Amino acid sequence: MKNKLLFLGPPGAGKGTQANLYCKKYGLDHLSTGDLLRDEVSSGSVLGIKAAEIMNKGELVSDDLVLSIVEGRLLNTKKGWLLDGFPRNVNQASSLEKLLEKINQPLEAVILIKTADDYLIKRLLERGRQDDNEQVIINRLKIYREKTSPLIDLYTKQGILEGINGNADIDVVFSCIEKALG
Ligand code: B4P
Repeated sequence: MKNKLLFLGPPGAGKGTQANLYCKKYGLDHLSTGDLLRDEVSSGSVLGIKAAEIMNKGELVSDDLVLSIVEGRLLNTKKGWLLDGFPRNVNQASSLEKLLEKINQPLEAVILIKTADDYLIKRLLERGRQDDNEQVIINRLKIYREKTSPLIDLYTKQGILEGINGNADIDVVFSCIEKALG
């Protein structure tokens, strides 16, 4: 079974939702940069205060901060892992590639959760997290298109990307992911 995975998709596509379910069922380490950053924010650290300002505008937190968080976690994982929300730009992707080479654990599959904008906006407004208001959501979608979507091409060329329809109920999307990774 493939156990070095990455879930990719626009904000609100359900990366976190599906990654949680998948990691629980298959016993993988769930590495969500969004969750790790929110932990840093709740700790009230200087880095957390800086990160909160950026996240609340829907921008990307600095690559160095995110990388140091991911590196620490990946170096300590004993089982398989699932990256959720990282990498989010080409620079993070190339740093990840170098890191995975160093630890000799190449990425085995990328799941792209493809979801239409009207679903994304509705889901995020319903969730109502601090960074889930209309103006910030629109900025997050713009940043996804500009900075994150080039990764689709990158992983397609590597032959490891599978696209999944995310415009469906949570359990239906989950079954599609299991099928793609099975
Ligand atoms: P993330 O925490 O990664 O969150 P997200 O992309 O907005 O949402 P996700 O796709 O995980 O949606 P979810 O399952 O929760 O990022 C937040 C911020 O952190 C970023 O804007 C950025 O500032 C920062 N950040 C994170 N990683 C970074 C990085 N690598 N570099 C720099 N900055 C970084 O689902 C959303 C809602 O939809 C939930 O309420 C869920 O219940 C619902 N839902 C999910 N699937 C559904 C379905 N199939 N049907 C109906 N509802 C569904």
